[in-house]
Amino acid sequence: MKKNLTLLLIVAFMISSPVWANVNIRQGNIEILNPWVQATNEKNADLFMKIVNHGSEPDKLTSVQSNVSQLNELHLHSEDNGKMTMHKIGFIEIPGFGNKVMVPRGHHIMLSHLSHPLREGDNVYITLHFEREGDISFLAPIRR
Ligand SMILES: [Cu+2]
Repeated sequence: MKKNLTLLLIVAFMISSPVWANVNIRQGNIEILNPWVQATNEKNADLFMKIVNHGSEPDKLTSVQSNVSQLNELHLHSEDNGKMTMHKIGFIEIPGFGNKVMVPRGHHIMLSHLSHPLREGDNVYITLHFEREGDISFLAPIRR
């Protein structure tokens, strides 16, 4: 009886939760963990991920390209007088033996002038340009 209940719970879990295959990419000293793009019907979408630097020297993310957007900017959210505002920044630095986490309300990459709505389950082809490591390309899943 207990075994059956466990099996039932496992099956229920598998049905109720979408199974996301997390994407992790390693190139040289840079590792990209769990990149994802926010699903949207609007003209802008945010790209999030964690970037780990396994080298001793800092590296800088300086530009981004994607197959769905014409304009891509590095952004930082900050609070000015209790109001959330967004600033365009020139680069995102990843410290040596450190990391940078891009999350809603923090650093993020904004993909603008989207060619079409971004649907959950599709992928976006992303290329990140790093000052030291060069170009790193991967597919980032679209999620809600
Ligand atoms: Cu933004």
